[in-house]
Amino acid sequence: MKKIVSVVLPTYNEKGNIAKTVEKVFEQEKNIPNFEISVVIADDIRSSDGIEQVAKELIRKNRRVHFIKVEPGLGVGLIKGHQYALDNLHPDVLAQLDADGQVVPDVLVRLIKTIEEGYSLAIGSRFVSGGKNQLSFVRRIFTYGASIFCRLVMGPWDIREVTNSARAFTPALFNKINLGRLPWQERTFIIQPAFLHEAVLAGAKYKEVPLIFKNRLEGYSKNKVFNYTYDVIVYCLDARMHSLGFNIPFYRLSRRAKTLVKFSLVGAIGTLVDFLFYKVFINFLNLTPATAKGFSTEIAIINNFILNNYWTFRYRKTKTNLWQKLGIFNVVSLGGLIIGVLIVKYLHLTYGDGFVIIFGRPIAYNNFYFFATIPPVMLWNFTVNHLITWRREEN
Ligand SMILES: Nc1nc2c(ncn2[C@@H]2O[C@H](COP(=O)(O)OP(=O)(O)O)[C@@H](O)[C@H]2O)c(=O)[nH]1
Ligand SMILES: [Mg+2]
Repeated sequence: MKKIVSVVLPTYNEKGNIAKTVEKVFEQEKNIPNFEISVVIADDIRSSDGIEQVAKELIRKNRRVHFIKVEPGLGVGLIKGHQYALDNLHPDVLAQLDADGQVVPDVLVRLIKTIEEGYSLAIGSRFVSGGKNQLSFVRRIFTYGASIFCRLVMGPWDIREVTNSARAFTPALFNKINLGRLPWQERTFIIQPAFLHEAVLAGAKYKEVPLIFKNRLEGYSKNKVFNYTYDVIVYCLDARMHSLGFNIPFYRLSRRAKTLVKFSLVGAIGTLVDFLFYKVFINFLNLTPATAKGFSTEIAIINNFILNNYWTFRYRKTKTNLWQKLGIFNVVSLGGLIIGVLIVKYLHLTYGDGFVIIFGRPIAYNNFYFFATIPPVMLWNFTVNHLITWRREEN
């Protein structure tokens, strides 16, 4: 009798890709003659492109195609997909692939053969000989950076591919994984490195196999690179601290701080913009410092407003419209400006003018006065914007 491999394909608006991906997956059967493939499409409930129609047709044509609807998040799609397979298909091997045509599907054959060799976890990898990453430069930097960071901070050193879903494992390994600890319900793709980490803790015997990763066929990427990077960093630090014996729920706490981190980043960019225009207005337009500061701060305020509105607080539903928010943001920022001026005034009255020598260079006290204003002004801006400008309205 043939063995069964279940292949979970998580989908979120993949109408244009799913039929082709399913077809390619079944094509691999000829290279693994002792296996029969079943496919589980785990589709996000937010999919709105009519993928159900295509899936229905696939199911009608092939009874080894299954379709389930799952709550949002890649991790949910993968974990629920495997649980469905275990409950309904009695698989000998659990596998998973992206559904958008990015993964060259012959990796499936290598993954399954690796499990046949006695490994409990096979990892498709762009970093081993024969593997390729054909993404944009920015995405390649992310992939490489995440790999290095995870290897150094979290370990193990010998798993090089941490941010791809192409994997296969045994049901025994899957059942040993601590789902209570695994952040599988997150909206980002943190499941990818986190699953490896938990698998290693569960005693996985692993091996990487070559994977070729191309650009997707149709549709768009759901990867939120900032959020994902943030999660990878805090998850790895959390894992390292736990392995050193510090039982601080760092990862969980950091979820709450995410908006604050984004807001602070915008603040930092705004400060740079402020400084840049300040210098340009003084040096090229011969404005007085005070006038220059007035204009540069207003430019920074608008810059920060745009970034916060379309990034930091992007998903906040508010009752105010864009112009009202901009107005409130300006009034709020004026508060920050007054706080800043008062702090500088106070420090100046207390410590006066002077210099300190740092690395042989004289640095004026007033530089420190300026920097001292940044944290309190940021705190003010965040609190007031959090409570007023982007106030969350309960429906
Ligand atoms: N069920 C489900 N699938 C998802 C979700 N996010 C991404 N996917 C699927 O996971 C795979 C990889 O996602 P993709 O957006 O292509 O990310 P990228 O390859 O890193 O750009 C694709 O098949 C997506 O449809 C999600 O929230 N839920
Ligand atoms: Mg993709």
